[in-house]
Amino acid sequence: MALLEKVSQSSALHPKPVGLVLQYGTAGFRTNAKQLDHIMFRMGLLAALRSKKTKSTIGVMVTASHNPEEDNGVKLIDPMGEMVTPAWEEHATRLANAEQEALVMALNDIIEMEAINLNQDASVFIGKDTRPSSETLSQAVLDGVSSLGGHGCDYGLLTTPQLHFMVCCKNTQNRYGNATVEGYYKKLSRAFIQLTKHASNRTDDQKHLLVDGANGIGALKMREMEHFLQKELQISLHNDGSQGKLNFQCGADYVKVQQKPPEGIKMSAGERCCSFDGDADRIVYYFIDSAGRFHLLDGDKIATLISMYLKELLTQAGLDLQVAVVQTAYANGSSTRFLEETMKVTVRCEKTGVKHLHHAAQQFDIGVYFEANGHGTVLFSKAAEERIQQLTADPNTNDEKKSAAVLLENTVNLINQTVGDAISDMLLIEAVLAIRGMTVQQWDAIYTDLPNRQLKVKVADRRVIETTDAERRAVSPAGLQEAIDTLVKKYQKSRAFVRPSGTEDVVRVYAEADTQENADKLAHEVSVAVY
Ligand code: NG1
Ligand code: ZN
Repeated sequence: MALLEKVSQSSALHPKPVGLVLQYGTAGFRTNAKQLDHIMFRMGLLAALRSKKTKSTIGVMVTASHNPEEDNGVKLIDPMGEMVTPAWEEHATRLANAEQEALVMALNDIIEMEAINLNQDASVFIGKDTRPSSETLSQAVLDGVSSLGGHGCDYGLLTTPQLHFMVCCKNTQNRYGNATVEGYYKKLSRAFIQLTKHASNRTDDQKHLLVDGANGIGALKMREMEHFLQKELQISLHNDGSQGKLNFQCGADYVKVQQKPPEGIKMSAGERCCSFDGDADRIVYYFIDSAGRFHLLDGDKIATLISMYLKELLTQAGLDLQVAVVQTAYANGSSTRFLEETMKVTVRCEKTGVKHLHHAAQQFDIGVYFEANGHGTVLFSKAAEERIQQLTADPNTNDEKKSAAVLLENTVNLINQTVGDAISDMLLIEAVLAIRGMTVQQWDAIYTDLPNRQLKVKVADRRVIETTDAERRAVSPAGLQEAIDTLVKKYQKSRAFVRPSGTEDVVRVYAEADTQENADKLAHEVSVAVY
């Protein structure tokens, strides 16, 4: 009980504003940074409990990703580097919302429900993004960890995927890589250099890439990583945080939603560019053609490029492993069609939020999952990895098969399988384009996106909207889905849906149609129906 008394005392230094209710949403807690001190302390407590329960290191990342700089947030990372399990999201919400005097009771409930031995050691890795508020908020996490007798290790500035990687390395006794930032750079850059060896005669032009760092952590970490890449990738870094504001008119979310280039970047026609988001777990590519038209290569185009590449290598290696692509309702209809009808790969649609996609992708030999906004990665089953390794090690493997198997092996090493990772995804895309001798224009031409529009609508209570069928249909309020169906029928090649956001107090509207004008009109009409 002495321990819980200490918690009670320390928690008084991180008081909860009376009546404030927050939810562990799509990507943890996220709101204005001023409201988060008690949340951080309590997530430190919860991480310590989760560590005692799993007898493993747990991660806590302080970030609000693509949200404005004034916001912040926190997400928990489970032992294998994946998002925390859903039952503990509920514990998180309960702990976050307990009033000050009920905190110890709420903590005790979790301890009992999960049968946690408080004498067990606890180890928590903490990382933060570049927001000014992240400094004191991560300190509050440490306070929470130590008041339960846990050991908090503060790694300071990290991208979200770097922390996921390090947690996984730590809990697998460094079998996944070394649990340090340097271990991350070394593993990925080695794999990248091995892969690009297979792309002969790359010119400096082909090695050149414009990167928009969203004025965030991804920019800092790219600078650190650059020399590990030994000039095999030559980056011009823009929005590196030296002048602009985090995520302001730049970054992956801005580019995807606005469908235009970020500010602070000068692009010549045909030049390959990409944008990270504020914690570098998302990436989108784009270029301007000679007529000045903007072309976006989003998560769907990325998933298509990667699954095509993997399928070809598997065929060449003679490996019958199933490749599946997992998407959300936001996936462009053209991408789903191309994947299913032309590429003949299995496509799954899941609810928004990478935890849902990650889980679905685990069901396949090779699961490629991407949200349209560029958040995603590739998962290889243990059996798939073993078969690839056997093939590279087998002296009877012929040259053609062996070279494909070696490429697959290095590809596995380049991918951060714990979570979507802008840096790892960027290196993979660069390697694939290099190996296949493909330009960004050729990649773009694989299929043509249907014009689309995403809008946000502010409503009194977004929770009145409930959805089904992987969020593609609304079941409440009554009549809304029928209204959407009627609007959709007015247009060709059209589709639209609405869902409450899990990270902002808004309802999101998505529409696609045969022309941009029609997609815009449909999105607008659906917004009016929601309002
Ligand atoms: P919400 O706010 O639930 O739509 C957004 C993104 C998700 C995911 C999370 C976490 C869209 C439409 N939604 O969630 O895909 O990335 O943020 O960052 O892009
Ligand atoms: Zn992010």
